[in-house]
Amino acid sequence: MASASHRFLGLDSSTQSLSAIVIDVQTGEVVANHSIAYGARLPAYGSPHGFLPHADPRVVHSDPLMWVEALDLLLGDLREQGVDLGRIAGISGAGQQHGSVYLARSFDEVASAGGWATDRALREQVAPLLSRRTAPIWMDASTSAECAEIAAAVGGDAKMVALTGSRAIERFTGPQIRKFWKQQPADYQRTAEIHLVSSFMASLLAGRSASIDPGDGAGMDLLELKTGAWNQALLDATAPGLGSKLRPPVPASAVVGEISPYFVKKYGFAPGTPIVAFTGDNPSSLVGMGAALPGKVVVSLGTSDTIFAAMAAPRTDPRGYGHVFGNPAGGFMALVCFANGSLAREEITRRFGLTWDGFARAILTETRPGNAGNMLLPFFAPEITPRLTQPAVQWFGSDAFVAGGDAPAAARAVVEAQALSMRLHAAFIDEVVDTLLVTGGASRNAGILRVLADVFQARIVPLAVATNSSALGGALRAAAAVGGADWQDLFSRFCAPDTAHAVEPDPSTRAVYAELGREFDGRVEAAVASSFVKG
Ligand code: ADP
Ligand code: XUL
Repeated sequence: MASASHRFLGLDSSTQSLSAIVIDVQTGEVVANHSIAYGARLPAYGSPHGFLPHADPRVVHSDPLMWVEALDLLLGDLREQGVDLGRIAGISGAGQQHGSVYLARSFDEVASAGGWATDRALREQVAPLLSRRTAPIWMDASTSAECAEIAAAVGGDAKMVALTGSRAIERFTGPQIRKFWKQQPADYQRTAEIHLVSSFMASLLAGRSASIDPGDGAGMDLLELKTGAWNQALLDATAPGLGSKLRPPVPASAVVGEISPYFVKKYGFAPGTPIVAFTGDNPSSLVGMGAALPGKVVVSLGTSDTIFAAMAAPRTDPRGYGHVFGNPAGGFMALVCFANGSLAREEITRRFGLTWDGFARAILTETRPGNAGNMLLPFFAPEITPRLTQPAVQWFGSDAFVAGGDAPAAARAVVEAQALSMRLHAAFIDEVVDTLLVTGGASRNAGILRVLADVFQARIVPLAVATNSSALGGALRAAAAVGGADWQDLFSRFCAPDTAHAVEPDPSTRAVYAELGREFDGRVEAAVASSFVKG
């Protein structure tokens, strides 16, 4: 039976892919590690990067049915690879943060009606439940008016930060819900239940409605940090009757259901396999990096770049960019998010025809720290940190660089700007560390790690097991919650640093980056202050 097994499944429904990791806590092995990239595997959704095109660059939505279909594909692949899902003793996972899914009928009605039919694809059964065809995701920057309204209703930005750990922010769920209510009041009225991506994925697996945890819930502009409950004043400021559309949050270690018979029949899971509350991808990554106990700082280089760390007590960002979320292992975490992460780096590779190897070479051997005075403001899309509601791209330096004729300098410029921005905007986290742990798709790029090491003057260490620390975090959380595993033991087995690929800082670059930091800060402030716009 399930309880005799030592295997745990972690899922991560992120912007561009759905990933799974299976761990065996007895042997210390990663038994499976597999992803479905939406663009490649589900091209019919017209979302090569996981989101739908829109005429207004501030509006970014995804099709939730793509996530549903990916779940069937992923589990089918695992079974085909010979992974015995009947040996899984518990499941947890994560979703890209802030994105929301709107249902006309609660998942609990599905449960009362006997659960998912085993003879029809899940996608077909979820489609008629939706009260909103698409899900606004974290890249959406179209709710500035709603942010201002919510903040004003509860007494301003400082009050918002004190209550929730964050200001009212465009991508956060509350302002998105308010916009939906304002623009589609009838559809809002007929919405019975609103989920985050994380609780949506957990609900699919359980075939009933799964609650939100404080890790992801804190990214909604609705959760009170002190109590871990929805704040009535914020619910009222957001949309009428919102409290009845959200289940009360539960601790991250809570069991939110058992695997639905659909997955037992189709993929061979053991009946009764427990589902532990899903959380946000960043809180999950904090666990998967072995950084859930204070003292370690993580840089995640995914679609977005984020920098985060566990905190024993909540410490908020005076600039208002950073956030405080619940830490799934207890206490809190700080996080700063940069929207122009991988997509900005990809933009440079596309414009200059570089491969990732060529991109790394450009940094490591073809250019020098400081980039011979060339600097780029790489905000190809609206930015979260610093707050830019329009793209802002500016090239400073040599004629060739400014004219777009210096590929190596462009590669270094995008990464230097990103690292300087991270250093500047994460200063409030105030964790003095000599090591940064790195994860995410771009953490395998030696050029990027070199610049991070020099800008932060810190040792940069990737994780040995997997680039997908968020899915790993799900598996570890399931092992801790229902397998009785100890955090320290789990971290020492599964979160070993990959010291062979660690990058040491070059102390001779310290002064260069101190100077460059001042220049960059000035240019960023000017960009934020002016309404500089360029496509
Ligand atoms: P997410 O979880 O947000 O979907 P991932 O952590 O899987 O993102 O990272 C995906 C990104 O990693 C891709 O968009 C790609 O730009 C980047 N990436 C993959 N390989 C490399 C590489 N060798 N160098 C730099 N970036 C890379
Ligand atoms: C964090 C954020 C992103 C998403 C997608 O606040 O918006 O990091 O979680 O990864």
